[in-house]
Amino acid sequence: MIDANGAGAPPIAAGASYFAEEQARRVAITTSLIEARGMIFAWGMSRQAGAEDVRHEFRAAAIDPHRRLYAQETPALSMSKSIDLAAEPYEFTLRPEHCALLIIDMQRDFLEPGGFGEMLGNDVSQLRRTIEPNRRLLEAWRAAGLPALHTREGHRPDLSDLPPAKKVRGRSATTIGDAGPMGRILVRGEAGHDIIPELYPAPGEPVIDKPGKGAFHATDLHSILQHRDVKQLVVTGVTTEVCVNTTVREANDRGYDCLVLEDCVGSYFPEFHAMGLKMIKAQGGIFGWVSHSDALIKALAAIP
Ligand code: TIU
Repeated sequence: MIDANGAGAPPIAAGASYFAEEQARRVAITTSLIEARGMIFAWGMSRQAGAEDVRHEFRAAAIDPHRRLYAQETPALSMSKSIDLAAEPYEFTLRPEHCALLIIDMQRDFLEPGGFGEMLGNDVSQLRRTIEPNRRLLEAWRAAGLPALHTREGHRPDLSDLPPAKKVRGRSATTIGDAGPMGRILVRGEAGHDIIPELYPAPGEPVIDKPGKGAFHATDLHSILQHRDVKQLVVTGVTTEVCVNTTVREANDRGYDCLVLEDCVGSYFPEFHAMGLKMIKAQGGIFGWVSHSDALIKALAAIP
């Protein structure tokens, strides 16, 4: 045990500079302060709860400041159990207190007949088959009291956040920002940019407006997830190989575990959908896990 003056810290090597000694002393003092604060918190909480079976949680909280904060805010969730569910390449261990559902770009312009997607010649039925599984999952997720977030791809009305390269790509006669079948294409505030009514965000569910394909690029998503101590993401939405895959890769590099549900993601191109899922679960789950909404809904029912 290291005391508040640094006594008990490992000895400084002979010949070490004053700077190194000072640095070691400061590290030792900081360590002891963190330990002391953790123990005071654990003592207070255990008196309040008066329950033997939650004491292990307090010991963990004493060494993990994030967990300590979260445990203080939502004691019930912090004590819920991990649940294994069938997935590829191997079972996914859902940790409800650290997991969020991220629904990608279920927007009218991508999914509805007469929208921008269909105007470009795409078969929207390939995306529409994901609506009902997402609706059922979202219902079960909300009923379990877990956090859901939604994203929308789109730009400011003045298009100042639209890269010129993205504006001209495709050489289409009608591009982002132009008048489309449901208002200006992929512009925030326009009807086509909004989320389909079947999956409309509930009050309090964050909506992330993203200018890119990935949900982390130029958004506050990572901050929002960190503040809630989220470490796992269940990712659904469209399209499998574009915005879903890009987001999963971004999340992976930021340290999140991602579970993608094959029936809740879709692509205009079935072969890209199949390959998009294969790429995620290949090489031992190089970007994450793939499962089915039935398996997750079953797991949610097991949350106490
Ligand atoms: N959400 C999303 O994937 N946006 C796209 O641009 N998808 C296409 O497939 N183009």
